Amino acid sequence: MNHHTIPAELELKPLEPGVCSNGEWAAQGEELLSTDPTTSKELARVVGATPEDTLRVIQGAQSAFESWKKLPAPRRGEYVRLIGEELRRYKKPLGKLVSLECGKILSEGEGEVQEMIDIADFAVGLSRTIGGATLPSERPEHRMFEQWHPLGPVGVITAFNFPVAVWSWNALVAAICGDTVIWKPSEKTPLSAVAVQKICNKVLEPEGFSGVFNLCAGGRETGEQIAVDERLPLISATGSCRMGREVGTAVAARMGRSLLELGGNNAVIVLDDADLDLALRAVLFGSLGTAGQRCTTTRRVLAQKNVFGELSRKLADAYGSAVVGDPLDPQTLVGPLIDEEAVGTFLRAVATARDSGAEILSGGKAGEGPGSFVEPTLIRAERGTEIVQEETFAPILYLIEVDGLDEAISIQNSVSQGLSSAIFTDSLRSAERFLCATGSDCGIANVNIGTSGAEIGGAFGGEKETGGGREAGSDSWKAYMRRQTCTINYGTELPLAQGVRFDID
Ligand code: UN1
Repeated sequence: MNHHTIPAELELKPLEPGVCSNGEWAAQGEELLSTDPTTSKELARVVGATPEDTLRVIQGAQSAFESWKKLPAPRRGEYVRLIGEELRRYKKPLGKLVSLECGKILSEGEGEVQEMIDIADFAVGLSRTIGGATLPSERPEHRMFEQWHPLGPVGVITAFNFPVAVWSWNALVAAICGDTVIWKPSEKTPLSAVAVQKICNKVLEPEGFSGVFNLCAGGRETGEQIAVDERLPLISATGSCRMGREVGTAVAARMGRSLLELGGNNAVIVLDDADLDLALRAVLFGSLGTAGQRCTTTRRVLAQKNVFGELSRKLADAYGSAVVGDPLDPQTLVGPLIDEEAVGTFLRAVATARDSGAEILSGGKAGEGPGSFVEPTLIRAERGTEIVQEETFAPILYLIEVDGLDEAISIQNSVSQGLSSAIFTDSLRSAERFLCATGSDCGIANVNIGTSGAEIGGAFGGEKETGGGREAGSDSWKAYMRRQTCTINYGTELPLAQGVRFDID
């Protein structure tokens, strides 16, 4: 696979330092291997952080915060705009690198960079619109209002499946808020992080700013060190529920804030009155996109009796013919899993499903290598099948037959995560019941749209073990700022709230 080479425009070397503090690159820790999951060959190596390196990054981000927070927000937005411009310029090579390093198909790799561009544009707009409410004071000649201040240096821990976009949701919004950022990328995709850090440096250094965006590649210990450091008022972490529980607990123990975006076990409900073609296409993208390795991946289809048979057949056909292979080949729909460990997890889940009596309708096997390929796998399960409760980060879709909407909603909500959900129906009443307070318990609820592929303009995240955080659009920026309630007395009296009297004479 000759074309599996790192795009030259990104100016990456086979051995890169993975620590960038205040614009200076240096790292002394263990080497992290960047592997191409398609060929199982090494793409490059990135030197990770030692505890001293991490300390240096935190100190650098803390001192950069002192000057960055003083800049008017629209000026900060201007720098984010320039980063967005640069990302537009690098969309193709960076998209290819993302595809190479994490194995998602090229269109999704480029889509991920587009997601960064979109959030940059959004953050630029925010830089002129973030503001606080003025609230009615109960006291005469008083004005009460809220204002939002920069929070501090923020730790951002990201996962392999969106190696760059999720950083941008956090970092670009945090930057316009006046925060500086320390990025701990997944140890499985360190090279994409180095490429993005270089793009940020290229923009900010000529402007005399360094230390706003910092990189701290490393393993688990690096993440742990960042989580416990009291100088970081906020840790935003994306990844497994297990990781989120550890980070969240460590941050809470020091009274810090965490913003968690963890696993999902997302379902699509298909009712008898659904447009089946639409449902089919949405389920295919939702379950097979990114080889089933999105937190928003469709993992369960809850189909009503009269459409169950037809939908199962159509899905099985489509699963059998979906092209699995080189993510850079335009015909491919399903690339490899991230690594061999992920293949092992896939095989164990299939075996567990089979042992529990579930029927494998399509797929179930792993490829013979090289590359960590698996077959798109469709499994007919029952409501009580235990493995269905688990999020297996692989293209496995469980199909469950349901009587009607109430049963579907109850099954959908019975898992421990609450990220994304969808219903396919042409009934207004069913759609509204799915969206009302007794309907879906997830952070995202869609009608006639699948569970994955959210736009950046909405707040992204979910409930229960998904962690409760909200990132990207809407008012998610508030997580990166501290709120201050201010009351001004412009009168000559000092009335007390709640009618309390405290007369001195
Ligand atoms: C993730 O998998 O962590 O909604 C993020 C989506 C993407 C983001 C997924 N925009 O599928």
